Amino acid sequence: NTQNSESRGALIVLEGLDRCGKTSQSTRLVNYLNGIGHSVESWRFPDRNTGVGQMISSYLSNKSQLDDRAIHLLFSANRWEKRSLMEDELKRGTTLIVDRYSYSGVAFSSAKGLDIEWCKAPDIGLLAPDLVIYLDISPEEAAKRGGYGGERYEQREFQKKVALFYQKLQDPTWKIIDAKLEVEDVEKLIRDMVLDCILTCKKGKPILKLWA
Ligand code: 2DT
Repeated sequence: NTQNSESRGALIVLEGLDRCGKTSQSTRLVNYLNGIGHSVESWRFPDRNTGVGQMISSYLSNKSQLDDRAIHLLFSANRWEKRSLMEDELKRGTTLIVDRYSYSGVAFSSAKGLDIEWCKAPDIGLLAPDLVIYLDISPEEAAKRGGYGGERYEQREFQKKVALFYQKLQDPTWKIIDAKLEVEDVEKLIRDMVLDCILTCKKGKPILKLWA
């Protein structure tokens, strides 16, 4: 295998409120990248397939109750248990398109009243995304897009708080896209940002660590 760090894949994260279109955009993007011959995988957090993920899933569907800090740490553990696999994939040249990451972790837990810095701490040292795309939609607009599912956080008042914490987390490196644009227009904007990022990573941008 002649691949080296100069041909690594990119770690690309999509964030946003429930119903902002993250999941469908992620599918479209992966199909597009595959179609033009890129090595790419679709990931999401929480990853409900692990033991930790099953505890999270049970909590989200209100089948179990957990202390706010305990569930926060499980979400973080769920990313830690995937960290080395993510790194291996990136080094192998695979680009990862990830639906939610640490920013969801911090935004949702802070919205419950936990301290932001406390929420960030367990994720320090995870792989830093090469690109964070935020699909921006107001909680009001999101609620109009048809009913939320029945999961724990899918409530209007709570989503409003989450939106405020997402705003606090945004930094100048984030790419913010107006999620009210036509699906195809959002898709086009995302493609251009992502192709650019993949190129930068290919040229040797190092893999960095989160919040270090
Ligand atoms: P999905 O509906 O996208 O499966 O998300 N969440 C997610 C957290 O509270 N903390 C986290 O670290 C992550 C990744 C967001 C399930 C819900 O879980 C929330 C929505």
